[in-house]
Amino acid sequence: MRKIPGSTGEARKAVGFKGVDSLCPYCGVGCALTYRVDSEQRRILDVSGRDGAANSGRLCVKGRYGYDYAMHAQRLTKPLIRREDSYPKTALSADVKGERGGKRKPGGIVDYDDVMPHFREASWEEALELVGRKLGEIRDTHGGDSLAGFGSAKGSNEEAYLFQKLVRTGFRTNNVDHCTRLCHASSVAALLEGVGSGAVTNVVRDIENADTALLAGCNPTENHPVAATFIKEAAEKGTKLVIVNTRRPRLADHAAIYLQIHPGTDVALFNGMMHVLIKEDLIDHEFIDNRTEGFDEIRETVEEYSPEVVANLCGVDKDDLIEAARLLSADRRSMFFWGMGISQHTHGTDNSRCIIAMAMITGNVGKPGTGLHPLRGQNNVQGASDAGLIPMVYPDYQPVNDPEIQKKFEAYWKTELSPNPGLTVTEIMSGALDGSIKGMYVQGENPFVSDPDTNKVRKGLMALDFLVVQDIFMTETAEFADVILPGSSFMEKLGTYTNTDRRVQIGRPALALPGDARQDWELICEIGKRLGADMDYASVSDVFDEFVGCTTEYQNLSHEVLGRDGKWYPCHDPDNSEGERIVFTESFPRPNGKAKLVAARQSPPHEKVDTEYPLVLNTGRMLEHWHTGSMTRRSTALHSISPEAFVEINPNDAVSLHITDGQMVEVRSRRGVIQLKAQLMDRVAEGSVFIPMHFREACANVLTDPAVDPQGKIPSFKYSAVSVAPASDEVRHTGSGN
Ligand SMILES: Nc1nc2c(c(=O)[nH]1)N[C@H]1C(S)=C(S)[C@@H](COP(=O)(O)OP(=O)(O)OC[C@H]3O[C@@H](n4cnc5c(=O)[nH]c(N)nc54)[C@H](O)[C@@H]3O)O[C@H]1N2
Ligand SMILES: Nc1nc2c(c(=O)[nH]1)N[C@H]1C(S)=C(S)[C@@H](COP(=O)(O)OP(=O)(O)OC[C@H]3O[C@@H](n4cnc5c(=O)[nH]c(N)nc54)[C@H](O)[C@@H]3O)O[C@H]1N2
Ligand code: SF4
Ligand SMILES: [Mo]
Repeated sequence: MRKIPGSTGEARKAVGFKGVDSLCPYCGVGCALTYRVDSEQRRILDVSGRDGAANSGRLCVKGRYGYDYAMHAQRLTKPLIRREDSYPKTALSADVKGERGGKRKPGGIVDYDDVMPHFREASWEEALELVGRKLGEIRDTHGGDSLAGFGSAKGSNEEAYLFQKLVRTGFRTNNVDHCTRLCHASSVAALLEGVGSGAVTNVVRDIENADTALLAGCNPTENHPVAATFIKEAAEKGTKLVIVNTRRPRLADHAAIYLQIHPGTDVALFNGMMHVLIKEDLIDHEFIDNRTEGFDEIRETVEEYSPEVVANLCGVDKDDLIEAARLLSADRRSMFFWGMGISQHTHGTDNSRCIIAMAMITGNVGKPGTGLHPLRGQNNVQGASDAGLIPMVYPDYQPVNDPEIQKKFEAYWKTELSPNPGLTVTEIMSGALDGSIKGMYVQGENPFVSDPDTNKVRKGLMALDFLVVQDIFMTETAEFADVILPGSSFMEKLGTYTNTDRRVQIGRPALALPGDARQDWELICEIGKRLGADMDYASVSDVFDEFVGCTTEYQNLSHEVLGRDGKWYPCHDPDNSEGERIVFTESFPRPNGKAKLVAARQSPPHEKVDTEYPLVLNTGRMLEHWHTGSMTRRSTALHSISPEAFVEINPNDAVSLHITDGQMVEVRSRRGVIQLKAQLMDRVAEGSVFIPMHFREACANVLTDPAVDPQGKIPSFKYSAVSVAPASDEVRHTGSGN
């Protein structure tokens, strides 16, 4: 039998271990756990769930077995500088180059033999001096706006706060963003517009008080697995689940109604449901009058979305649609959960506007068993956004272009600040390509694999004058770096993390840093100081206090107050309460205290299917893997469960495409081509295919359409036109396409 590192057998044999109360590093559920480590903190032996607010001792396979990435032999342990003879810069390994017929390496992680010879080890002083000097030269010659930074939602609140402060006060630009742009940016845009706050109103586990829960464009069994267990329990006790998805999620087995809609038709569906609610007078008139504005526009807009029209447009049964709407009627308590199937469209903001409107017209906000809950993804994407890793806002969503607020932060940080909102992730990549962005600092993100249209990203990264990457592994993005800094993994650091429920919890160091690797927060400060920023801190908890000092939402919190179990923000009375499980019970944080309802009309997808590219590509996740695979493909247990890339094809489509199960196929879009195995599955609808985003050797983003939503600036990861054919011998690889 294969041995899994850290299995209980090993732990039992070990002598002298200790327990470290911390968190799972993966998803936004934010499960609390205890790491059992040897007394020198070199190895984690075992993990057990602890009684956290979000998990009550439960863990999924990643929390339980996925920690071993931190102990992987390939951890970066020394600063690296690109060798002189490695210029001009290119991608280094064959599949990252996108070469046709290039080597195809199994195992799916950066091939260190290919890449490492292009770098030499350096001292910390040399590496940091070079980073400070190069970024400073670019800033002083071309202006602060020629620099940009991608911070991390895998890091702590403290790291995110420091990172945005470095970019704003050291780079002197607001060009700072992170993976929220690829994730819930459109949901947050709609929530800020409609409600005045981007965070969830009710915690996941409040579903136990709900009569109905709408789950749209999300797949909790794989992506928020412990939350899914509470959702299933509620369903067993009588909560009716209404599931809206294009690819049947496992939770559909527990649903009262599963609506398998055509991709990208959510606006029509939700408008159709609101049509029924209004026609059958299942709405909350008092709530609409007292707590919202804009209802007339909603009523007029949804008028034309009759169940007949919508059922036809969305490909669902008319009676199911009517029944689903009735389950959300105002005399029931309903919760509204949504995910990437809603947000990652060129009309992602419109999708969220409709969900917000449905919740409001049925009076389902501000009470137990109700509320808006965009399921947040990364372990700290809520916190990283709260801390200001967003180009248009300072910490706590305070607009950078409001002169009063700018003055306040100039006083707080004792420096001048740019009044111009910065560029977003996708705009920064375009800027790199057109030469307006010349220098970048990427900390804890892997945009080469996670951004849309890989071939464009490759050209952008290659065009940069200077790129510094701070990661724990050599990543596909780091292949383009001038300097690579070895940072600290979750298991080595102290910091706070805010989960999808707004619960702020402390992660504690379980392992010693490997080799010469250094704490991420210290490195951010080291670079900041070399660029003249005021970034001297004695401890992580001091950084947290400075962050709290410029927010309203985190008031009263400190490391001491958070203690072992954390608190929900806002927390008005930390001595006597856990913080707020439910917010907006009386009013909304908008100027007049009312929610704004914004009507939306169904719009066509940016890219159309045609005879050359007849199928719609849906991309997403699977239980065992994490995004770009840098962590989970280095985890023995997780990698052995799911070692290879695949494309799911409906069996009926497979017949007409002459494809059999397990056969190698070629998937092509207007941007590129990849090769991977076919898996015939009837959970994908005819006319659609699904590819997980985790496998660099068959990188889904070679295919994806980079068009963005106008408000959220989020790319269209859930809708690109592709063709599928049996693989030809010539293309063995992530090809360049054109
Ligand atoms: N195992 C694992 N868990 C993760 C992650 C991971 O990488 N691996 N990542 C984390 C992160 S950052 C995030 S953001 C979350 C994401 O969690 P989810 O939002 O659940 O993410 P996705 O897998 O991208 O799937 C979204 C769902 O939308 C559906 N969908 C696609 N197109 C449409 C459409 O047009 N309409 C509707 N209604 N549905 C559609 C897809 O079929 C899919 O089931 O997961 C987090 N959890
Ligand atoms: N096609 C397609 N593309 C997508 C999506 C999709 O659904 N479809 N989803 C999008 C979404 S929702 C998201 S959130 C993004 C995610 O995109 P990314 O954030 O780029 O993906 P990750 O793989 O999570 O990258 C995390 C990086 O941080 C490193 N890391 C981990 N821990 C630490 C640490 O403590 N310190 C440092 N310094 N580094 C660390 C890891 O090695 C890894 O390189 O992908 C987006 N891309
Ligand atoms: S549900 Fe999320 S936070 Fe909990 S153990 Fe699984 S990956 Fe970790
Ligand atoms: Mo995400």
